[in-house]
Amino acid sequence: GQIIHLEDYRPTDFVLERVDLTFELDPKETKVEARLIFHRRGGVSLAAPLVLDGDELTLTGLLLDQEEIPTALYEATPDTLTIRGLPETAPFEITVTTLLSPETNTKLMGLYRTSNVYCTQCEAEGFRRITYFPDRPDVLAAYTVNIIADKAEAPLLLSNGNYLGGADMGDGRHFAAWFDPHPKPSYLFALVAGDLGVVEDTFTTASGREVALKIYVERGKEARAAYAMDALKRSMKWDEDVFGREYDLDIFMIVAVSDFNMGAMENKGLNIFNDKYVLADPETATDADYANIEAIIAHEYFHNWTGNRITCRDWFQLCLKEGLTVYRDHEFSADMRSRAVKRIAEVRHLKSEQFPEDAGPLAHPVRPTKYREINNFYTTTVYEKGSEVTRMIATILGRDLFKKGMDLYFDRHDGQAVTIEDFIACFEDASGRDLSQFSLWYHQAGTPLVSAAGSYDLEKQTFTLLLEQTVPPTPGQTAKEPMHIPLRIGLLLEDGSEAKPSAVSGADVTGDVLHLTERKQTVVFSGIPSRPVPSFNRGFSAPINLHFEQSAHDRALIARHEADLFARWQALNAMALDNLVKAAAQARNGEPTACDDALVEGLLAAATDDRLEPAFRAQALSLPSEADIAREIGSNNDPNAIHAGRQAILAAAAAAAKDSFMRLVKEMALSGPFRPDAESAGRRALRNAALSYVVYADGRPEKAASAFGAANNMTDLSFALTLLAHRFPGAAETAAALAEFKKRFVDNALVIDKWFAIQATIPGPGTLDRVKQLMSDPLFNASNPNRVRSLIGTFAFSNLTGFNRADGEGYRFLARQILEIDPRNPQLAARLLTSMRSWRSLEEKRADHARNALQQIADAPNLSADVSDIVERTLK
Ligand code: HT7
Ligand code: ZN
Repeated sequence: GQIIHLEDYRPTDFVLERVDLTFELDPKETKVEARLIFHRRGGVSLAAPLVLDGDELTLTGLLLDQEEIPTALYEATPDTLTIRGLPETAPFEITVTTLLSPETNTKLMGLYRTSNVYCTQCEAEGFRRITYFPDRPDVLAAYTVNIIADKAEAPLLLSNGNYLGGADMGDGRHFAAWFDPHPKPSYLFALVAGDLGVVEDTFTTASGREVALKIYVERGKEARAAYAMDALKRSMKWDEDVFGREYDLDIFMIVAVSDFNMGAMENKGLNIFNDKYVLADPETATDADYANIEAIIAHEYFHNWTGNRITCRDWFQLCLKEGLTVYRDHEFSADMRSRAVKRIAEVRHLKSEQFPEDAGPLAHPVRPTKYREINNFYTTTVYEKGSEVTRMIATILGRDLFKKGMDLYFDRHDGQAVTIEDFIACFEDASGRDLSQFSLWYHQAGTPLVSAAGSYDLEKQTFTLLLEQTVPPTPGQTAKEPMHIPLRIGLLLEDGSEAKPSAVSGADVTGDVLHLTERKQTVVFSGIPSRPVPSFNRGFSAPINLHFEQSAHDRALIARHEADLFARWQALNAMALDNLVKAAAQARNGEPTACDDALVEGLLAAATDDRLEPAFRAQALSLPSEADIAREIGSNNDPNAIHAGRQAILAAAAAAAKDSFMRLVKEMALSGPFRPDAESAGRRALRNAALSYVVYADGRPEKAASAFGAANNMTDLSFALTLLAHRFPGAAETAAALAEFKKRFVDNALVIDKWFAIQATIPGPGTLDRVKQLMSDPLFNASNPNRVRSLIGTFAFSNLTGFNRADGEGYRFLARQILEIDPRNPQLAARLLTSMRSWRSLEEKRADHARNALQQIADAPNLSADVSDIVERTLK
């Protein structure tokens, strides 16, 4: 595929006025008739042809104003339709007929079948797999959709907008018509047809309109959609209360399907979801599943304004809708649950997914300037870093001006397809601030590094901070400009109180926000009565790496006394990370590992402090992952040493405080029926975190086995099973629990995904053979993306010691799977391959094996654009 450049953006030559689609559904031969009304844009030459996009299409009819177009005037290939000789100024109607085979569409883009249901996925460029069309987000039109289908096979016929009507056709078929009055780009088109169960409710908007809410799921699973419905109603209310945004159609529908490439899709009025993010009940869903459902239901709903009403001019602007909508769903979850705990989870996720992307060969700016395959840019940089950039705007402007800027954005751009520059201009205009330096966050890739050094002058009562920022080079960007970094900071005194400086010089300061804007800044805080302990990046106000030499004593002080709970966790986590990095080095050198007393004290102090909510205390107990440690070490990584060091620290901490952990397990027990609310989830999380230390101290499987036997919900059950499998993979108790779990949930695909994932993450070189064996289990299904991700994806992304086997067999295994999956589902294959993005940070032998496996993929014939794009950039 060729490279698309942002600078080449031009508006279309023809303006699309209306779209009228008729589908005659059939599994093998679906007929699509698209009637498109266009006019030539003013000033466009008469010689300019109409060029429409296609992808693997078969054209069976083509009319201009209902007359056949002579073959000399058009040219059709599977991926373009070019028509010449069109009117100069008058509007004209093109009728395109195409023939599709939904049943054999394994890419899950365009119109496909999943469990006998017809369904579509059009973002980013799937609509062109349905009909020839100007398939780009700046082409907006109102759509009418007529669906004709066999009545028995598809009693339910859905599309975007409001229902117009339908009728029986008398020949075993029926039809339905839908009209969406809101001009939309083709990527938001959706159609669903089949036989599904439904859960119904209503929502009355702030202005008093009643909206019908419907969630469609596989028949028999209706009860499991109740939580999703509740999350939807809360999302609708929250968007009215916090962003002043009301829903704008008579009906809002969600359809859950089991074969889906991503999490969900925000099609106008008809969201389509991976059923993993809709279905939940206590027996089958974990607390994390409930939290994900709430967040993703909210995310897709929030897109109605940030994405649908105001959309992207081109795909380079993807973060305009995704970064902003992630920010909105993060804020929603923070309001629904504990803000501090939510922030910790967000930062953990950002650091474990986005930071490695930004530090590796696939690094790109939040707003890229070129791409080969747009599917590969639905990245954690666009989504999560994009959200952090939005959050920084809110931090810099403050709540009121941020709100004013958002209101201006909605007012000014409703109904338009716009750019990041348009978005930033709204905040500049609303606040009067110049955000030009800040906008580098959209354009410069790489995680900035801020190095800090402090000195205290008792005589002058001043504390001086020397702050230096650098942005590392990334592919295609070697030299970087200094950024505007809003760094929230606190200065703690030895008694835990916060110093209030009488003056600050060397940086603009608003509240506790220090505005770093230069490569080097010397900031002097006056009126500081004694040596302060600086607490940097409160609330993770900027997505940066921060280097500051800090003693365990000072970190412990922050962990105990910071007013900002996030900063407490951050201090404890940094203390643990220091210890774990040291332990990895000791393990690698064959030296005994040492667990610092300060760490055990810090962990226990946080875990047992009952003034703090249990969910926070659980986060405090959960040590940095092996991937976190590898990232901190940075290069020449040996996963086995990292694993061994971490195990040793866990065991030592567990042994040092076993009684306290046992007490916690008892204290946090819950009685009564299961409730998925944040408080109960927090108690379960703390209880399980403590239980894992008890099991580590014990060294025997009995306690985990009895927790497995006693569990009355999926959170506890899957946690106990994970403990057994990971800690005692060869034990009889583990084999029995795995067998029982499988037998009990054999009919529930989402739970069986967990069964595969738990086994895929068993540490050690032997797991590869287990994964291979599991691939021949009758329950493994290579064409279901959730199942492939749960086994192969989890193994490659989350099993450091198993995947990075010293002999390189893990990489060769992944390469074979990628080549196998690619022809069927390139998006899925390309995403799995991104698990190799950090290969250069491995020790030499493993890195060699990884390079060879990547090369083996690169050399294979007929690679998809998706996979060849990723493999080439990863190797570069
Ligand atoms: N906007 C959607 C992103 C998306 C997608 C979803 C399903 C399948 C393929 C897809 N390509 C892109 C989801 C979202 O961010 O809300
Ligand atoms: Zn989104």
